[in-house]
Amino acid sequence: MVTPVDPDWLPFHPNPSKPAFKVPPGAVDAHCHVFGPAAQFPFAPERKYTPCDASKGQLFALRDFLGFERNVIVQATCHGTDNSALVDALLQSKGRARGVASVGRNVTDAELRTMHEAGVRGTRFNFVKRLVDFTPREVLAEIAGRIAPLGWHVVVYFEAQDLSDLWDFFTTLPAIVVVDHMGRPDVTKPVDGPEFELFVTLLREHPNIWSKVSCPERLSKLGPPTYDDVVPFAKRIIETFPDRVLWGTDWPHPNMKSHMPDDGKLVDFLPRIATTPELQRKLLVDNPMRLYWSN
Ligand code: 0GY
Repeated sequence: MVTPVDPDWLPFHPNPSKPAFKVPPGAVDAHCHVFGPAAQFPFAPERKYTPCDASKGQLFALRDFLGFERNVIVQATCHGTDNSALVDALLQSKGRARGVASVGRNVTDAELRTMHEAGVRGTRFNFVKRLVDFTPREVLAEIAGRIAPLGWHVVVYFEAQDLSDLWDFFTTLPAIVVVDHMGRPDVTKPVDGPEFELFVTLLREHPNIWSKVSCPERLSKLGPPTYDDVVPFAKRIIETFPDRVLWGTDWPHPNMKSHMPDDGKLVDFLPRIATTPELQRKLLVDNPMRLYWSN
């Protein structure tokens, strides 16, 4: 039986606008998800939310509509460590999608190998308490040690106030580490204040740490359509670390409560944070291609 969608669930935008900004040829949407369909790929019993279905077909249609060539699909927490919906999407993408899985310590080497062949290139560790139950750091460290020989990286999702606690763990991981959504800064604080400075220092001192500069819709307090308060944060990260940044739509935008973004407007946000053709090409093409399509 399929459990009903959460009553306050906001479905993704039914008809996003065509972006005015043309992304460069070969652009990658490097952070998006698939949900179900639940009838085929049931959600995990331990999930913290039950979303609407958001299928691979709908994701690939959005990719084409927005002008992107490729996707990086990130396992959503509602699917736990069952990566079947993700792997199915990768296999049906005709090589145009790579994935980031969620795995537990019981995953076998054969399962990791099968996922790699399907296009998985990373695993995600989630530290956002509303999304997942706690996993001990030694278990995560063990998983990181298992995936590193495959050339996979680790994607980490956490909130800015938790960075100092997580610092030692992140900085000893034996792989590239990609931080989701700039470590979720509080954008009402100054862009050169101590909180964001700590995040900049993390990247400055550790050349294996990258950042996604996605999700203005989650971080902004001013809100749509321009998300002005997020611009200085994303711009600073892109200009300081142009070779270690990624961007994605975050479609279908899990757990958005304030509003549902228009994906076309999110694309139009890009030239405000990556202000030259060179920065745009690094962010949208060169960096994701190097991380996801080079092995
Ligand atoms: C995101 C953000 C969120 C959710 C998830 O896997 C997930 O459930 O990542 C969130 O609720 O902040 O990046 O998709």
